[in-house]
Amino acid sequence: MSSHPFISHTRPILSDAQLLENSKVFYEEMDTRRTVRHFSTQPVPKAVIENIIQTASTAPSGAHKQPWTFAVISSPEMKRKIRIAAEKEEQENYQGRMSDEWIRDLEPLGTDENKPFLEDAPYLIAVFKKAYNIHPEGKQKNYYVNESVGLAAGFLIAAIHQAGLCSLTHTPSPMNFLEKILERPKNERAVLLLPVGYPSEEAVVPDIQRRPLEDVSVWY
Ligand code: IYR
Repeated sequence: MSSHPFISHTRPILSDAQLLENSKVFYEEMDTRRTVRHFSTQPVPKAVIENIIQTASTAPSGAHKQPWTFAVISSPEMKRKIRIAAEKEEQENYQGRMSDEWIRDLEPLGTDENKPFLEDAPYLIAVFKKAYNIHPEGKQKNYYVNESVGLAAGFLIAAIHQAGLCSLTHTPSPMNFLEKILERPKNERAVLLLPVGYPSEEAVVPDIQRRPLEDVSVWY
């Protein structure tokens, strides 16, 4: 038995009807989430973003190392710098680095190299993974870093939606310009950049469907 302290943890046993209701309400709420690419400049209170990030940070992680940093950008100068750097990379992506198949697969999403949302959205959240932690005694290893940060990003996107806001899971590639602009320490690598806010009045989303349960699950 570990010498570390443990505390008891229980959850009340609910009726099947209550479980069904809870899971259905949450599913239906999450099913209204859409990735948007047109953001309003409408401000959002900083405390909302703080709560969202705290929710993301409740995600499970390898050996509870929580190997993530969420960098929040609201300064117009910083957003501008990020937009310029992201568009520079995306121009190269769309003009040759991406395969013809990839460009074709993106057609229904209506994306291109112009990223005005990087300046319009009131907040950008850059998600960084920490390959290791830096301690005075030296490097401390993290485990399942990609999986852990992916889980936290999922929690983040769900929390943004639940709050009543929208996000875009933006992955400019390569993303190392974020480490430079934001002056992150050398153990951090950028993995995602999420504009967060309200959709603009003209925002539209592609008319695409989610795969049905039979298609995404197998039961034994
Ligand atoms: N990073 C580019 C291309 C892009 C790639 C995928 I996969 C998408 O789902 C959407 C876009 C861009 O942001 O435009």
